[in-house]
Amino acid sequence: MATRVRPECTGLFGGPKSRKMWQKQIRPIAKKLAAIAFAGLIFALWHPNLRAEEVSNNICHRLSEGSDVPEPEDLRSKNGELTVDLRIHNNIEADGSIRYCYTTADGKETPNLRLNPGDLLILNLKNDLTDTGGEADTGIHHAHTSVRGNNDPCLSAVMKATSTNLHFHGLTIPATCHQDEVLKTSIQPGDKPFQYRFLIPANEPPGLYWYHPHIHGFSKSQVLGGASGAIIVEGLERANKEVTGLPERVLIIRDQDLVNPNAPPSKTEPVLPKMLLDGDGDAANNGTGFGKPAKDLSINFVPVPYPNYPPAVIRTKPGERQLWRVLNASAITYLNLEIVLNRIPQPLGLVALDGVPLNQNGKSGDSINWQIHLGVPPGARVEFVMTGPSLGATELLVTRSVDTGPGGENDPNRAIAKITASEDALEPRSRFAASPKPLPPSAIHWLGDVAPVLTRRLYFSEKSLDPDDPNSPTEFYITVDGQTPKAFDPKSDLPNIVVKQGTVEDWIIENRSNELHAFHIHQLHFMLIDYLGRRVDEPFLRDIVNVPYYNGRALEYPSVKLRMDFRDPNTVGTFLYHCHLLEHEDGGMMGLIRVEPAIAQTPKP
Ligand SMILES: [Cu+2]
Repeated sequence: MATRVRPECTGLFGGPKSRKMWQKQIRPIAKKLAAIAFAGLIFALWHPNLRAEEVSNNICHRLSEGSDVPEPEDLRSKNGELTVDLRIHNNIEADGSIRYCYTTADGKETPNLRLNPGDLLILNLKNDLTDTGGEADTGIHHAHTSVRGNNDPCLSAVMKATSTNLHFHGLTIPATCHQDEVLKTSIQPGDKPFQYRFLIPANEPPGLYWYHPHIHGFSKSQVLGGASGAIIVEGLERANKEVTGLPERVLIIRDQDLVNPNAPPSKTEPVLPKMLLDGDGDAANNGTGFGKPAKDLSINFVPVPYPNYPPAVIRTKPGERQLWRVLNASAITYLNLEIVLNRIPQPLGLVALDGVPLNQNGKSGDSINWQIHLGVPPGARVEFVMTGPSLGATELLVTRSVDTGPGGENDPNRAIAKITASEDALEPRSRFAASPKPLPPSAIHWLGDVAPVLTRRLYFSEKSLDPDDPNSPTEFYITVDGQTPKAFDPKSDLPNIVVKQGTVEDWIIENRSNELHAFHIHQLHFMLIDYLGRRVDEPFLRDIVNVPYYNGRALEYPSVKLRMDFRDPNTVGTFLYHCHLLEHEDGGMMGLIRVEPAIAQTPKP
């Protein structure tokens, strides 16, 4: 996030008057302050406990607009294990926005965690969050301390702005404490480092996954501030020969509060009707593809702010094929990615979606899917083959506008990065093996070939708490048909859905609201069977899917039909499904599912 110069600062050393004032009044004070700061620094360097806090105040660096897109640091497992110490920090910027980030013991910011299937991850998380005062979080009304009054981070369930935890998005690992439990697990500042410790399943599909906090009521503020990082399960080239030998690049697109919220639109844009704000103060969808976005975007922490969208820079060798692994780590922004050359969309060869190779169904012919644009809801990942421009040409990575519906936010057309070619461009750090040993075929039946034991219907809906007041807060619901719509209650342990491990179910998810939502479930992937009533039978899997908005006129609500896979024993437990627009999730659009063991344990005779 670029720091704006405050108007009151710009003239500090400008005129004779201020220079005189500096000499007479301010210099002695400044000298004293410098002496105090120096003494403080010596004390901090000497005092180990203070040192971490001092350092944390200047952490979460962001690059300037138009910078080269850096690669996140890579931490790779060795001998089947990756141990990492992460600290989560926040700091307030001059414009009042709050940045979040993770750092390693040696100062690497928000690293990629790279592991092989079967590897052990040990992640020690220290909470260095500070109270930022501005508790304008959407979910503050949810804040509560556990009635159990328990100080055990596994059970505390504290939901405060300074609480944190981690969700390992997409991995089929158990929803138990120290693994992927987010309902009760809550780490406070002052707690000792909290250990996450789990095996990447040996059968986890190779691809892009991610980590982010999941404290109910505060997920949006932490993720919007930048608390997110990539997990790469290695071996995509073993699953999909389309990528063998290619260099690969991890690109994390995040959203953030507008850097220039009061700027008029760029002169190159069409003149638009008056801009409206939604109940959260974000620019509402104006249906034109232009105008002020609800949030700015950044790519690997290079901001690309409204209104001029100065693109970040990606350099490739001329005409080089690369595999791009793109994570939409936005809190609320949908992407629709496209690479254009002279305004002409270039082919993007999709090879994996949400961490799963396209040929996961084990049948031939589905390993690459050529598209000219790729929709990426918040939380989703796309991995695609692209070709860099020839020498002298420039391509542009853009997001096309996404129609989020009359109740949704504005996600306009905008540039993200320009791609330029030069012979001396640095190669990405990672490259796939040229002739890898192919992965053995999946040991389980393809999900599309398994009969569901039943079909459930769920629906997204919204309710303004005071319909007469346009600025009244909205409650967000995801409801199992037949139950009463109710915002997620973190104090309740009662599941909305109970299923048996070993089974497969079909879920129809409807959208009865006038904005787009993105359905996500923890611990498992699903298969998209129908989209808007049309059979698609996708030969691959997802963990997030868009459910288009209701226009108020159609005879049926828009819906998707998903085949939900509860066969993996790691799905046993209680976990969440929700909309991955985090202000909807924080606002209650979340439900609880319990997966019971397949066979009751019978004592041996
Ligand atoms: Cu939503």
